[in-house]
Amino acid sequence: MSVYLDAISLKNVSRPPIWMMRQAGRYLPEYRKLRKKYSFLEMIKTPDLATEITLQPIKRFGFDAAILFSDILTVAESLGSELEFTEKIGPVINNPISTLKDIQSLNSTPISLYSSFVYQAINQIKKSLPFHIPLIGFSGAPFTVASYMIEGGSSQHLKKTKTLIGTHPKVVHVLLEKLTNETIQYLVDQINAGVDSIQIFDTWAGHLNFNDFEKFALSYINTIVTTIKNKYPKIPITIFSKHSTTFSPLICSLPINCISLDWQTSLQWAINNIPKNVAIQGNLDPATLLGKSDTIKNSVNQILSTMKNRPGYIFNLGHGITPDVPIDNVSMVVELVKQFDNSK
Ligand code: 1CP
Repeated sequence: MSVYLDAISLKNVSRPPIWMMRQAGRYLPEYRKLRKKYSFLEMIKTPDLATEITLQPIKRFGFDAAILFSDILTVAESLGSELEFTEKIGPVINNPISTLKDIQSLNSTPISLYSSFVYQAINQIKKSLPFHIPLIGFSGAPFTVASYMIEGGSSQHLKKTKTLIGTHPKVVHVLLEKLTNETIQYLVDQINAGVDSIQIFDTWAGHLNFNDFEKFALSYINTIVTTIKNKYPKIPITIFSKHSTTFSPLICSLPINCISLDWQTSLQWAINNIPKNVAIQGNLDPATLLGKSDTIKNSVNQILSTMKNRPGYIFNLGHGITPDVPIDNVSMVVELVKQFDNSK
């Protein structure tokens, strides 16, 4: 059995499971070596490479779960966004959305057709993973993916997105509805291809005010998770949204199994406020991994002792691991978590 699947189902475990968001990526020398030969999009669209990269952190560190190597923006590409990843800048979308006409003129491909490389990778990864290591599939939440499609790439304040919400909310809703339908199909396809669990990333929804969070983020995630839960009641669903402590009670009112908390959330607050039927994942500050080993050990031990008696706890970071993290610090954290004994 899998310690990750047990913990997410609120079963008793002798120690918490551990994996790290963005565990497949640029902090790994074996990833950087491949990355010299291939572009990022080539890597995610070639099932053999996506398989190899998904397995890299499992082989090196022995994490308790694998996460599919892909990106949330492939759904935008299937909808017709002209996507590229440029060195230093990151994702760039060359045909940003600001009107209904922009949405109507997108040259989209049905996600099930477009994403065949993803499903083939899932198939291969499942065959290569040890039986006790589950595979996490994922998507972006509609709001976060829409924000990239509107901004034309990364953005610090989501000014264009928020302006469009304020001037032409209908355009935003039409885009969110399209993304919601695509995302449901995408997750259904991933489950049918073999993923054991699903995580939905609403990284940027924490920028929204409370009312807009409900209207433009939560309601669409609700449609997705309700549909998936009805079809596949046994597949666990996790939601992550950065800087969303305030919204976490709303997120936990959805039919989900786990909330992934960012590093700003007090875990004691989470124990008192997150419903007992929702597992908690998180939330070591990724920047802690850049510090001295004593500081790292103290932070990890503090998290472990706080969460010791909380059924349903998964050790993770409060956001993705950054490319500058020394790999020895990752090994140390994995060892600390694996040696921890919930019964002592
Ligand atoms: O140049 C490179 O080698 C590419 C770097 C890279 C990697 C390794 C990008 C570009 N995406 C990824 C992989 C990735 N992205 C995974 C793989 C599985 C894993 O190991 O976790 C996942 C789950 C994502 C999800 C993702 N992509 C999110 C949501 C989670 C989060 O970190 O907030 C977001 C917002 C993206 C967009 C994206 N893709 C890549 C970058 C650099 C970014 C973020 C840019 C920004 O800050 O706006």
